[in-house]
Amino acid sequence: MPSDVPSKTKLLLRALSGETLKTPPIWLMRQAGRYLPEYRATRTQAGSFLDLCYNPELAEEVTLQPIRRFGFDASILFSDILVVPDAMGRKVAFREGEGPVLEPLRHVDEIARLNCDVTEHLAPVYETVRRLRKSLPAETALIGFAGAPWTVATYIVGGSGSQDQAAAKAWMYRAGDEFQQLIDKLVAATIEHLSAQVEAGAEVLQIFDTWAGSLPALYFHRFSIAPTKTIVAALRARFPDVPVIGFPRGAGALAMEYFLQTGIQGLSLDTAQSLSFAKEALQPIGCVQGNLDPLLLVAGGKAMRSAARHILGELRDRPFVFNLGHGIVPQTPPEHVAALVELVRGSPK
Ligand code: 1CP
Repeated sequence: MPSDVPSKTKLLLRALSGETLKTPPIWLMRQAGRYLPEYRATRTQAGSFLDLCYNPELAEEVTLQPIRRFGFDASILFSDILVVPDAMGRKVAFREGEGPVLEPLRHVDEIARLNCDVTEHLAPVYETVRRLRKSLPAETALIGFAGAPWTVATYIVGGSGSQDQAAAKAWMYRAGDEFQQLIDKLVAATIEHLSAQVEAGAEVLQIFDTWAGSLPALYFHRFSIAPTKTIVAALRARFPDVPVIGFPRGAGALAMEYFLQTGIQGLSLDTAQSLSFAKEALQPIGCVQGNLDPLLLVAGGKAMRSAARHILGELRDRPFVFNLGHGIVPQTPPEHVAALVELVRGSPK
């Protein structure tokens, strides 16, 4: 592994190991992306979105862009959760203005044909990670990531993004044991993908369960908590020092059971999560991260500043990482991001 500042001096790692810091670390979900003119320029150069994900030189460049501008405490690998289904044999395309498109998987026989040995196809992603460990500033932690099995399954079955995840749910309710086979395949592929990122130099992992909130409680245990728990246990056995952050978006009060049962070290809070619940029920379990509304970052000004101060006031007395409640949106003015970083850094206790 590259020699640099001992890992434990990196603020994100200190917060995730349970330390309360004077100035909380800050990074933002989707910190690389279309709101940055330099990203749009590189993206044009790369061709398609997936070409960018599989081009180590350009993927390294777009990962570094927000670090150069804002000096975040952590850098998240530029990739996508849908490279995993792509590597499993469900070809993914990103159509301009339309989002991801896949050939929908609807027959149980197709599940057995999914390839769980994804690391060969995803070798360029690990090459990006290796490059980043060399090029990132010594104080910046590198985060690898994957989608949670449930969230990735909604795209594989639905064939695109959706607001209600209806296609995956229809299968899950009709034939839970068949659907479980798909989840099991995704668990195996995700463990290999995240392990390969750590072997290449990722120091923290985040698991994005973007559609966790659409699962009823009973199904939330089976299809969000249980698969995540299996993944985290396998990763902790292989890499005991690498913390894992979970993002069960929309989980509400179930976030507490998710935090307790999955074995993660950090919990990412969505925009709607209650701060008093986070303070009283979640921070005693471990570090929390979040949860400014990405649209407040679009608004900027007084509304953004008072919301950010409110979050700091509620959560900074226990292990905490400043972040958004979901990803940065393309219409965000970069100056607002700079103002937010200054606010979080400029108000030490
Ligand atoms: O045109 C473009 O340039 C594509 C926009 C884009 C970007 C910048 C997509 C397509 N993916 C990404 C990068 C990305 N995706 C990252 C990079 C690192 C960073 O945060 O800077 C990460 C972590 C993701 C994760 C991701 N992709 C999630 C989980 C988190 C979340 O935002 O909820 C999901 C659901 C996806 C799928 C996806 N990829 C892209 C789009 C437009 C979508 C959403 C599709 C839908 O609406 O369902």
